[in-house]
Amino acid sequence: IVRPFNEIPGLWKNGVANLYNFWKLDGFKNLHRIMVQNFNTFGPIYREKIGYYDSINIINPEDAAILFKAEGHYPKRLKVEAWTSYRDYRNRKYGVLLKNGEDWRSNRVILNKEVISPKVLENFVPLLEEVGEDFVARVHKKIQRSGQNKWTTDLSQELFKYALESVGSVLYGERLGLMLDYIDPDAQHFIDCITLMFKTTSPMLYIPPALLRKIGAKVWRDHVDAWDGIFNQADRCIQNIYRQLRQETSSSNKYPGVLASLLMLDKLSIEDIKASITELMAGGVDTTSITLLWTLYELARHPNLQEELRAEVASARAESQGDMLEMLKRIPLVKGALKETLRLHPVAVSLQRYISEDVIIQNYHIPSGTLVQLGLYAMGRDPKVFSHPEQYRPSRWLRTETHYFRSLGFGFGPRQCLGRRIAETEMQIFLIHMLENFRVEKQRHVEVQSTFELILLPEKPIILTLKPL
Ligand code: HEM
Ligand code: 2DC
Repeated sequence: IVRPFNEIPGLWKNGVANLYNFWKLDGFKNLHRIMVQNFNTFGPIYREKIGYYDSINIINPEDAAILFKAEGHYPKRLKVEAWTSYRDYRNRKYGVLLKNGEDWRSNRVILNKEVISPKVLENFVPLLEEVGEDFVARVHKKIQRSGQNKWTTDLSQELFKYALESVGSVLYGERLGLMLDYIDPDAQHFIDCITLMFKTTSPMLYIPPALLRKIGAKVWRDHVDAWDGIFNQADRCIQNIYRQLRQETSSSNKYPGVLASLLMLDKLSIEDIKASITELMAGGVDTTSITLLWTLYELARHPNLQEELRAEVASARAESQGDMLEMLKRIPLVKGALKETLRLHPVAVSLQRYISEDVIIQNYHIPSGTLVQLGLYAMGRDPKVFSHPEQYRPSRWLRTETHYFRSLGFGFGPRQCLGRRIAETEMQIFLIHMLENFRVEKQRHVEVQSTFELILLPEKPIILTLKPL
């Protein structure tokens, strides 16, 4: 017989006391580890209330399948109040990230065609390939300047620039110039603002931003400054394209970028376009760069695997005679490596939905409207889900094992990551270029853990050495 909702194990009776304990455990930074611990204590389903949000947590792929089948026509995630509060405070429109219901769906359908449909790949690839080549040239230059025939560094700032240059070139159809020696200070400020925006969001998941605003708390002020910096820079980029588009009379055949395509399509209001383009630009920096950093870290730790990937890339290059679009179809192990990175080091600690119908999970009844979270980080490291989860093994994503609701790094269904196609292509092209040019090494055998700053980040700098082949 099915057990009632109230019998689901967990600590959910006193939200405020739980928040206090959470804070004592430095929970803001350890959310992912606390979730693993909770699954160990309570089993594959538990209920939790921290501060003001009450949720059911699950870990099994089969339960994830039930969750996503109950997401309804208008899938809804946990509302990040810090983000909606800022928009309300500054009177700015929500983009697809924050919209819900029919407004979300109608915008998303139009954006899908320009951003995530398979046919846009041929437009994106040449742009992203050029950025990849420039990154390689930049690293060669750094190596030369070092005078040691190698370059040892924390690559994160370089990767932020690579990621912003990539997403910028796709959105605006032109280069921002971040692969040059002297970069626009506004672009650097934009990058810093994104990091600050994520960092200041996480405490506000548990303490209402309205309250923090009333008491004039520093996190709220920093958060506002961060978003102001993001919106100002995005506005400058958008205005620039808008102006160009109005002046230009001759229509060339060149792909003009996502923004210009949306403006010419004329199906969304300018304010809606601006809001979503800003979200895409902001969402496109830390996510892919950190995933690439983790991937290089894993390749440095597994030299044999690195050679295997290099060999795959070399034969893909030969077979496709350098046609990048073709090459991307011939690198299953590189793609497996990116999935493996997101399994062990997911950007999102969890996926969540407010379910739109009653469901039964682990033999408990869960009513429609409940917030259900899939612990993505915990699932990736669960030995019941992945054999030898501690091993970085891209080949597990080839054809041998079941992948049923296991590859969820970008979320699932119609509400999945809108930037997925850009992210995957950008990361694959990056790895192709890096593998063809450099060997990645690492000094000592230190394990780097994750820390939660809304997205999961390496808790300390990852120092890598790049050597020309
Ligand atoms: C949403 C992951 C890169 C823009 C999401 C979600 C996840 C995610 C898990 C929530 C999906 C869900 O609830 O089912 C990632 C990962 C990335 C990445 C792992 C890279 C490794 C990007 C990039 C962009 C982007 C490059 C922009 C170009 C967005 C947007 C949403 C989203 C706009 C909200 C979509 C909606 O609500 O309809 N992402 N993301 N992401 N992501 Fe990404
Ligand atoms: C954070 O408990 C942990 O892709 C919370 O590119 C639940 C939660 C809700 C929404 C998630 C967030 C977590 C992690 C970061 C995500 C976000 C939805 C989109 C966002 C996954 C898991 C991200 C990084 C977007 C951000 C775009 C933006 C800043 C313009």
